[in-house]
Amino acid sequence: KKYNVAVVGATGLVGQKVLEVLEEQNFPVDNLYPLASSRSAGKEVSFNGKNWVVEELTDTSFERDIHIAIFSAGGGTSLKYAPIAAKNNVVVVDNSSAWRMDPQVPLVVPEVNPEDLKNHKNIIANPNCSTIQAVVALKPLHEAYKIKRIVYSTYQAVSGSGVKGFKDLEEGVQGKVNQFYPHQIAYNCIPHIDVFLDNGYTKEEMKMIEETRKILHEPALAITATTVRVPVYYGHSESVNLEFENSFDLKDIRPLLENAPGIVVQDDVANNIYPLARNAEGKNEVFVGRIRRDESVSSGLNIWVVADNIRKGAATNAVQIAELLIQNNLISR
Ligand code: A2P
Ligand code: 11C
Repeated sequence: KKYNVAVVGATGLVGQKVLEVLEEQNFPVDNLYPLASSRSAGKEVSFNGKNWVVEELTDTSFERDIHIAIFSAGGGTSLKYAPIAAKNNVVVVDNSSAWRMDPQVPLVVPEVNPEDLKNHKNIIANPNCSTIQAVVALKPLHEAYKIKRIVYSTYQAVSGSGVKGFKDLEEGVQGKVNQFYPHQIAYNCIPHIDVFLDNGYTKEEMKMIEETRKILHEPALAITATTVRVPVYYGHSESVNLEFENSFDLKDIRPLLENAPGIVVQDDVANNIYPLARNAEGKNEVFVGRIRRDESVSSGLNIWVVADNIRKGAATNAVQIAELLIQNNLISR
């Protein structure tokens, strides 16, 4: 069986990657419907050796035989159009933050909580990129030792901000004045991603905290986060400090991570081997290394987690959700 798939935001950084990953994974696409703003209507995108015409997204875009729509066109677009698609029996996989914390909406990372997909109401949320890669690494550790507290510190690539972030770094290294970030990103680290909230945290930090709790089904888990933009094009890197309820043997951690789905362990410090953003670029896996005990507490662990934020952090995870929907007969028409 083949499926009709709409890609909303098909001309954007994530939408383009969604097309690439659908093709790479041989996703069973019958008809493709690339949708974007009126600015892109009439342009063409290439997919499976064919050119497909981009249409403007409108109220009537979903009044046809579409099985799945993958949205990557920003929160405002998802807020307005995901319910319209859902009403037309199209299952939406939404990359934006618009629906993530809605109790009716499953927030899914296939390696972590695939069971949450059942009972969906035609909208499924893809988590924030920095959350996705973290929880893939946390899942086997939480199952084995029960996490008590998490401290996240992130080093996030400019592609997380879309084309505008990219351009700011490209132009910044050429000595031009930044247009997008509040400070120069070239040769700098900016401890500010998304807007500041009343509690002094940024929205990005609160997304990591709240989304991790929802995905792990631990609504009261103690978590804190500091998220930082760094002059890297692709690949978010994260220092993840963990405290467990139960004690562990350090030698058990590596096999536990190696045997978990979606993880590649790169940890051989004698040979300078650890996960790097440059090496994660273009890959679908989550890379984990610098595995060592946090010796300041009785049962603590430090790990370094890196992934391509546009792939596993966005497009790949969305396509994996779509694959799970098909495998589990969770398509609505
Ligand atoms: P367009 O290219 O026509 O502007 P990025 O995150 O790389 O900036 O990409 C955003 C994506 O979302 C693009 O495909 C963009 O289309 C699309 N988009 C932005 N606003 C809308 C809108 N109001 N309706 C439909 N698509 C939109
Ligand atoms: C960044 N994590 O790196 C953000 C981008 O909620 O999907 C993704 C924002 C989101 O800027």
